[in-house]
Amino acid sequence: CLLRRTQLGLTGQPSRAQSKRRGVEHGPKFIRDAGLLERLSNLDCPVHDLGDLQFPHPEKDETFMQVHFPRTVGRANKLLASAVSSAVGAGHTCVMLGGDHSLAMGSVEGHSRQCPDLGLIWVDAHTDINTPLTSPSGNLHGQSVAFMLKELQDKVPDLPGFSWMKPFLSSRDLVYIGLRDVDPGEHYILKTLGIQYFSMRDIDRLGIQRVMEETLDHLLAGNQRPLHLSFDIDAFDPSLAPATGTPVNGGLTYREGIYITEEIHNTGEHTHTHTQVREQHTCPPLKER
Ligand code: B3U
Ligand code: MN
Ligand code: MN
Repeated sequence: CLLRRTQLGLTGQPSRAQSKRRGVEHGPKFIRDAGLLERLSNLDCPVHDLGDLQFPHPEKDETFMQVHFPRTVGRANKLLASAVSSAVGAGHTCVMLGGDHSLAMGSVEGHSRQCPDLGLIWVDAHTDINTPLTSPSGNLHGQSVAFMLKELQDKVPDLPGFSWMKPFLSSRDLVYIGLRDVDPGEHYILKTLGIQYFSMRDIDRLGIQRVMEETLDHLLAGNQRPLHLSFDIDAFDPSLAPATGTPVNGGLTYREGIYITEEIHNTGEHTHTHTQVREQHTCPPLKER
């Protein structure tokens, strides 16, 4: 079976804190109501639902160096990271539903605690690699990747709520797919660090099949390695997924999005899905590798 056991860790409040459009916090519930668990079970994948995580809300969470809600987002991610780490450590394939995408920090960090050689596939209209200093909005959901990368360590100031998190990923362990709205500061970082990416234009030129071949070549180079898929719903074209905070025209078709996940599944690892989203593979206990 594709999924051994699955944890759903669902969350909402930090998204509402940051999103201009209301309702993002209901995403996980609607995905469940749409029958995700039943569909997974019908695929012969036993699902163990851990329910929603409850996040604390500091009474005062003042903007710090232009960054909004640092304590709320930092503490939520700390809790999420522990939940993901224990689920993966217990041998689960972990699915995290929820957003906004600032929660990728905890999701990927928790996964990487168990699998230090993690490769990350980031499917998104955006690169989410602004630092607090380059960010045009101050929103942490546009900065998640910058907090993960070792190469950006000295570009990311210490924020309240984030003392627990140290950068853990190298830029060569990351591939972007679906980009079409990248800020100038982000573009500079992409080019300077030589990060592998496939914009929508690259998908037009190469086709999604070749894009996936090159993505997996880059990350796996023929070897086995745990993968983490972080899938932002706004990677899809807004005609398919209009209910997102920052829709950008010209996105992935339904088949292109699904093909990405099918190809990750075909690497032979155990896969999992999350919308606004990460899909992770479990990794064997470290001592066995
Ligand atoms: N790059 C912009 C916009 C943005 C990034 N991610 C989303 N929106 N969802 C920013 O605010 O950093
Ligand atoms: Mn995103
Ligand atoms: Mn996005």
